[in-house]
Amino acid sequence: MPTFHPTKQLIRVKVVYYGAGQCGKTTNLKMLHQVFPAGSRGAMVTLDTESERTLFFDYFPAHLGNLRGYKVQVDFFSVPGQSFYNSTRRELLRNVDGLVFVADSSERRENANLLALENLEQNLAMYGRSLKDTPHVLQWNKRDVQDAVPVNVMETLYNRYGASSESAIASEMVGVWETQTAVLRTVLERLSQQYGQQPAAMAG
Ligand SMILES: Nc1nc2c(ncn2[C@@H]2O[C@H](COP(=O)(O)OP(=O)(O)OP(=O)(O)O)[C@@H](O)[C@H]2O)c(=O)[nH]1
Ligand SMILES: [Mg+2]
Repeated sequence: MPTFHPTKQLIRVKVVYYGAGQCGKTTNLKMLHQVFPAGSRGAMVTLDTESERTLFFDYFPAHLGNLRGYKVQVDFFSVPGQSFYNSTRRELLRNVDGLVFVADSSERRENANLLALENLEQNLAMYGRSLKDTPHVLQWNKRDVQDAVPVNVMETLYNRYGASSESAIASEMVGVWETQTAVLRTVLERLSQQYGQQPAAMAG
C-alpha cells in the first residue's frame, strides 16, 4: 500500500527490483539514478560487500511530479540476490507497491531465475500476498550475452501472469528507463482503481 501524507500533500510509492544474484538489479538502480534529473532525485544509498555484491539493499527516492494535487515520491529499492540474504529480501517486500523481476538472459542462469521467482512468491505469501495480485513487470536483462535465451522462451518460463516485459542491457542503459516507466504505469493504474478520482478518498 502506498503511504499517504495528507498534510504534506504527498504520496509515497515503493518499487522493488527483485531477481537472482548478479542479474543486474544494482546496475538498473545506478543507471536509473543517473537519468533522473538532479533536482528530482535523492542520494543513492548502496550497501554492498567488498566484492560489490549487495549486502542489504540499494535505495534512492525520486519525485515524479503531481497526481491530482499530490506530489508523488517513488522509493526505489533493490534486494540482495544471494540466497542467504532471504530475511532481508522478505523485509524489503513489506508494503511493496510495484515489483520489477529482473531475469538474467543467460541460459546458465535459468535455474537461478526460477529459484528467485519461486522465492519471490514465497516471500510475498508471508504477507498474505501473491505476485498475481501485485503490480509487476519483468525485465529480460543481459540481452548482450552470447547464450541469451530467446525472449519468447523467457516469456513462457517467467511471465506467469501476462505482465508487461522489457528487454534490457542495463550495463549500457538499454531498457532501464522503459522498465521503470512500465512498472510505474502498472502501480499508478492500480492506485486509481483502488482510490478512484478523489485524493481525499486516497488520503482516508
Ligand atoms: N553483459 C552484461 N552484464 C551486465 C548487465 N547488467 C549488469 N551486468 C553486470 O552483471 C554484474 C552484476 O550486476 P549487479 O547489478 O551487481 O547485480 P545484482 O543483481 O545487483 O547482484 P546481487 O546484488 O549480488 O544480487 C556486474 O558485473 C554488472 O556490470 C547486462 O545487461 N549485460
Ligand atoms: Mg545488487
